[in-house]
Amino acid sequence: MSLHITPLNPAIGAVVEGLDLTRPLEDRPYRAIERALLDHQVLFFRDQPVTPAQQASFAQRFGDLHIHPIFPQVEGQPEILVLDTAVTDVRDNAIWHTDVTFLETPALGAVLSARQVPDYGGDTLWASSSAAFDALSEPLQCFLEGLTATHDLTRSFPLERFGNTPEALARYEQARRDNPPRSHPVVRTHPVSGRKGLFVNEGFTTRIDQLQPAESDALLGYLFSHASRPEFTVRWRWKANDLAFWDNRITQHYAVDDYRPQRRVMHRATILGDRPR
Ligand SMILES: O=C(O)CCC(=O)C(=O)O
Ligand SMILES: [Fe+2]
Repeated sequence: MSLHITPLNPAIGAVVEGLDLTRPLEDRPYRAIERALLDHQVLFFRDQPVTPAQQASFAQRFGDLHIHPIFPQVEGQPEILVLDTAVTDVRDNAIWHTDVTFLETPALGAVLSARQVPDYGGDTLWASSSAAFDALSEPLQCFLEGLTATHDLTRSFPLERFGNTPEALARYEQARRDNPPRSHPVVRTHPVSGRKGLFVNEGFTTRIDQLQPAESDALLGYLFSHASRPEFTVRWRWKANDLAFWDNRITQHYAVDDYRPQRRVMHRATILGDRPR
């Protein structure tokens, strides 16, 4: 089988054809995907009717999987998180964010499989954090490189959305105890490509540690809007059985909330990463 990689935009995104992800991934295509992910930051595969176990074993080729503290999971396959609009309020994904940056070692990447999609709407956008960083002026780049910012789980998972049953409340409180706010560099160097990317996101970043609150608010506000300029993004229109694989170290994403009350069901495997530097 030969593998075809078709870029979607200059900054980010490519479609990968010629692979069957329901089968174990051999070494050559594994290396090609790894390379393509570095080059394009988010990859899309069509017609991949993977089971949760197949999705987990594909994702596991790239690292250990994370079990999410809040979202529901597939029964018997806890590494696969379920985003089902019939079960969970997923509106908090309609904000630009990088997954789980409240962890000391946020995700390397994630593999998202579309199980059920609306007839139209429910697209997802990704933005390249390296394209965003590269487009800043050099003085601002230098200033940002000396800073760290705090990331807090409760910014995207407010109690009122997740704590309305005793079990949910207990799980939420445990998640808060297990995941205190963390600081990460504002500019992250990708551990493999060496590219620099802006590493603050509206979903979880609460403040730039070294600045006064008003300065931090103003600068973060600017960086959040800059990071999602259309030039740095790609927008994917889902079909059932599409699969996306993104590099969470150097991207943000946004799940468009325009399709309710239609149902949408996605399965995600989250690959653990390293400590941002
Ligand atoms: O539902 C989507 O398209 C993406 C949701 C999301 O933010 C994620 O899976 O990390
Ligand atoms: Fe996400």
